Amino acid sequence: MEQIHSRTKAVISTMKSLALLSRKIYLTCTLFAAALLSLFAGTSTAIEADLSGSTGGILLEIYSRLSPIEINTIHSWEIVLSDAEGPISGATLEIVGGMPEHNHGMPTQPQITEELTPGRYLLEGVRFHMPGLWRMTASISTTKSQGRPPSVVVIDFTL
Ligand SMILES: [Cu+2]
Repeated sequence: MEQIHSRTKAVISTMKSLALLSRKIYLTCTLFAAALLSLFAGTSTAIEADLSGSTGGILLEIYSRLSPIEINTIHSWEIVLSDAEGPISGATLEIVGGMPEHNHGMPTQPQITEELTPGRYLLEGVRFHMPGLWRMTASISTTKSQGRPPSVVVIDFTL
């Protein structure tokens, strides 16, 4: 009886240590996954713009939420405006696109719907329906450019 009891105890303590071990493994895996995630988060913040252009000291960077950009998939762009003094907040931005070699525009009319953070604008309704050369023309009016014609940035790219 005494022997069985101590064997049971031994089994229980083995099970306890196994449970502890599996918990340790689980914790290690979780930490590893978290480390991997933070690594990816780190690279995504340092990601390069999908497209960019500049005019008169204004830099326009396009970060597509669908990257790389695909044909026939409606998606959004985050457009970042900055100059030597930093982000350009409160700007009015109009973007039109088309294919200069085919003389047609976009199948949609993308609209700026929100300034996400200072100088970072959300452009919704972007869709390209054909492969080839596309030209995006951005007209930018800033609070500094009151009364003057908008600054124009032209960006060509091939899909
Ligand atoms: Cu075309």
